[in-house]
Amino acid sequence: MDAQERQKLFDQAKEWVLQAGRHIRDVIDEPLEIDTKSNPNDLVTHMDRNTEQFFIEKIKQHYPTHNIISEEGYGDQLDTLKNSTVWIIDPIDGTMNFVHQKRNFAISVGIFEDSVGEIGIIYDVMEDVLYTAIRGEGAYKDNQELPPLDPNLSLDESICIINSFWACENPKINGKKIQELIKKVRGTRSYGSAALEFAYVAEGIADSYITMRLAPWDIAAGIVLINEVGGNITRADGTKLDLLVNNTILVANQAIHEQIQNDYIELK
Ligand code: 2AM
Ligand code: CA
Repeated sequence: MDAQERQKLFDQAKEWVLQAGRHIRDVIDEPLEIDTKSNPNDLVTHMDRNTEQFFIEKIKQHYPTHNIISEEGYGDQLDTLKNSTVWIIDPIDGTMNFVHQKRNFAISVGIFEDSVGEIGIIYDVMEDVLYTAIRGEGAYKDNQELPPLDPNLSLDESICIINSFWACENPKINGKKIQELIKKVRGTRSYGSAALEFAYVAEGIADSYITMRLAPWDIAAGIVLINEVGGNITRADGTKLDLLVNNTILVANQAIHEQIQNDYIELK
């Protein structure tokens, strides 16, 4: 894809994201049909499904050769991202927030070509704030370009996004070490939408993000944003992400990433 094609694809994807978001805002006070998936706290509503179907119909109609990976099961079953253009979509990221708070959720769309993240779009629907990135052309919050992450920020002056679950006894990571990290940093936050959590690190209003289980659609757009501000985004053990499976996540500027990984992360 050359720069012009990338821009055209971006403009189209952005238009659909804004359109889907407007619709969600219009019906936000209507009753929700809520189901559970893998466990009683894993929620899905008819709006997650409708929004996903909206994207799939548009993409199949306008880009019939493109593939789609998406959360609610209307996309394609792919075993590789190679040799194709793939839209990786979370129609509502932060469904628990959507259901309980009617805010703090996002539409997340990442577009990858031959395994490379080309376009990332994260839309905070209720705040009407759009985070975007095109590979090589920077990351933006609405029309404002985001500066590179501050390379000199120290860990003790930083804000870490982490869900307190990971500081408890849990099957994935040593919670005691995470407690040390929580005492070391200036503060912690947890927002309940992985896409927004990536966007906030890209924006520099938070400085690191640690989580132990994200699906491809939770992270695809975030990867493109974080890359464009010079952040490091890997699995919690520092290895490369695989967008076909669930991943652990560690995001921060290069120095904080290294420090957290070396001194505070002990995977089980
Ligand atoms: P969702 O709302 O689209 O399901 C909440 O902390 C964040 O983690 C949200 O981005 C949520 O996405 C995601 N999430 C929740 N349960 C998950 C699971 N079982 N696997 C992967 N991601 C999950
Ligand atoms: Ca979702």
